[in-house]
Amino acid sequence: MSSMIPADTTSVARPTAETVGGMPTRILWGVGTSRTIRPHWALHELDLDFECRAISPRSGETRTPEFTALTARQKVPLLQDNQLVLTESAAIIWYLSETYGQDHNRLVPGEPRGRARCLEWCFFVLGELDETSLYVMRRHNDMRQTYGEAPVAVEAAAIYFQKQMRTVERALEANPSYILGERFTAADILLSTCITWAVHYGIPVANSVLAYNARVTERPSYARAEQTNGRL
Ligand SMILES: N[C@@H](CCC(=O)N[C@@H](CS)C(=O)NCC(=O)O)C(=O)O
Repeated sequence: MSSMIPADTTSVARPTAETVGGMPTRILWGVGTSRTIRPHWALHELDLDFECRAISPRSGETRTPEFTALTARQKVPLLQDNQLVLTESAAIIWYLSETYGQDHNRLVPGEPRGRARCLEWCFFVLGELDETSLYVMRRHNDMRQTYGEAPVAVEAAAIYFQKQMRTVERALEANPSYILGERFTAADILLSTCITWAVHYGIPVANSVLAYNARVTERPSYARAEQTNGRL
């Protein structure tokens, strides 16, 4: 299993943010991983300008005094939007949509039941697919020097991922377009990045899920996110 960190991202053109008094109003910190690409994707879906600070995890760049002043967790992604400092990829996407989304590009449904369904999928993807499965594999394989080698845990996490994905397969039988139905949402960004991550790790994924992932990653905003974040 190889690392998620993509090839060099320093040469790509980056969007320019509006400035106030010479300072960019919107800055996204972090490139190169399945977590960092999520807010890049959302910013492009919402057609928002931003300045990208292309720092990578485990490079020392998340441990500088400047970045540590923004977050003691020393993790990316991190968004600065005017005076707001926000971490957690899902929270950043949610905030951007709530603040800047318009009818044609909103990433969070407007009515309570739709919002609850969207949140349900977001929590499921983050809790069950990302943190409990894929990140366990990453910690105990790619990052075993830091967290310890644990082949049994890695294998069990891959099996657990496949079991959890049955929920996704069933939902896509009912709604093959997007996970919530006819509209692309924040949940699709989170889910798709986990599917790409799983494929990268060699976990078997159902054809219907691969077809869904191919469809959502054909969106022009995903290609733009790959330019600013780097390819996964
Ligand atoms: N739950 C967080 C996870 C953030 C996270 O773990 N980021 C990793 C990169 S994918 C990181 O910055 N690690 C820094 C380090 O370990 O030095 C999110 O989704 O934003």
